[in-house]
Amino acid sequence: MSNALRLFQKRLPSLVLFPLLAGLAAACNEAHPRDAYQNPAADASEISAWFYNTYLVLDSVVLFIVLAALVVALIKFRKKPGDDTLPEQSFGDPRLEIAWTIVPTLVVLGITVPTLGGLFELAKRPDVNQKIVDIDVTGKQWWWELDYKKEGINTANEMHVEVGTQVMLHLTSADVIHAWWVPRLSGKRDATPGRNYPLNFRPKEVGSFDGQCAELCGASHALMGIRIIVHPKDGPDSYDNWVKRVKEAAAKPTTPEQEAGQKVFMNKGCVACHTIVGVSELAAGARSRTSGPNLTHVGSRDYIAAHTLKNSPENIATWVKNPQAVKPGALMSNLGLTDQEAKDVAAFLTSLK
Ligand code: HEC
Ligand SMILES: [Cu+2]
Repeated sequence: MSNALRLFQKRLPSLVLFPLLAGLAAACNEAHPRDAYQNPAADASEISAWFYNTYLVLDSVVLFIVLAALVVALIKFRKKPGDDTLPEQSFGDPRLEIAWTIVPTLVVLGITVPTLGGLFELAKRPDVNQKIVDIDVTGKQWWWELDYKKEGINTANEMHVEVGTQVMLHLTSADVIHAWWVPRLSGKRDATPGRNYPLNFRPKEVGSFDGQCAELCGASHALMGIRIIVHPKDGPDSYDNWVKRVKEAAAKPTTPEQEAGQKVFMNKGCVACHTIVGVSELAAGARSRTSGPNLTHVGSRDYIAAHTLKNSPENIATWVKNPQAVKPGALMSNLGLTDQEAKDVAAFLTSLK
């Protein structure tokens, strides 16, 4: 027996065991925060989940049949002790050849036809007579700019939508190729410079759904997260109320610390890259590749820096003092703030609910 074969035999138990244990561990993890296949929360992810789960069952049947045939052949056609005769030699059997050409072809066709149907279903333009929330999504190293043109809302990283209402994203990029991926709501879609790719979904569940840039896009690719907050239709937390809130200008500072923070923001160069409606507007066309997220309501975000740090005064202070220490290569300047300045500006930004 060759060495390679012997090594393979020795490793076989772990080759089988590790994936099995990993699979079990994943299945036993109750949270499944990003598992589209057991927990789809929108029509688009339900379609992908259906395909995944159906094909998993069909493929398992095929695997089982092939392995069973293999085991039967291994046992039945073993060389018997003392039997030195040559087994019957056969060279090609047209019936078999036809069978193992036709069966896999049927299997592949059986997968292709419904898959194409699913692809068309996912790419279908939503019915224009219904309410549609259109959102322009621009991937930027390493965060997401979100523009609700009709509503006149510009925000970042945390997308707000309404349960049961059709969402149509228009994906593009300001620099390199990114990919939008919030598994429980919809599939993956590239955000490519100079292109505009649609992505449709209709959320079915109220809650927060997390995602991630899914295309290696530079040093902080892994720190380019997404959160989608699905609001109920009615009540104080409704989507309409969010729209009303977020369209208001920024809150005015109410404490001396917040006032000092606003001064830091105005005087230390933050205004070159950040809009705060009512405090600092960027001239139209001034948006450059490095300009940063709109901070008008930054205090109401769950996270800052694209799902990298929980939103808190301490974390904002850590971030503004040295963004690159938090996010390698971050395109926000390190403006050399003192501890006091960082604390003040954090108090000011946190108050912008
Ligand atoms: C050169 C442009 C630039 C300057 C100047 C700048 N920033 Fe930023 N800022 C950015 C970019 C780009 C990001 C996004 C970084 C990322 O998430 O990768 C950002 C992110 C942030 C965030 C996180 C926002 C969020 O929602 O995730 C805060 C808070 C922030 N900046 C505050 C400040 C403050 C305060 C100043 C001034 C002391 C400042 N920035 C100066 C470009 C800039
Ligand atoms: Cu990216």
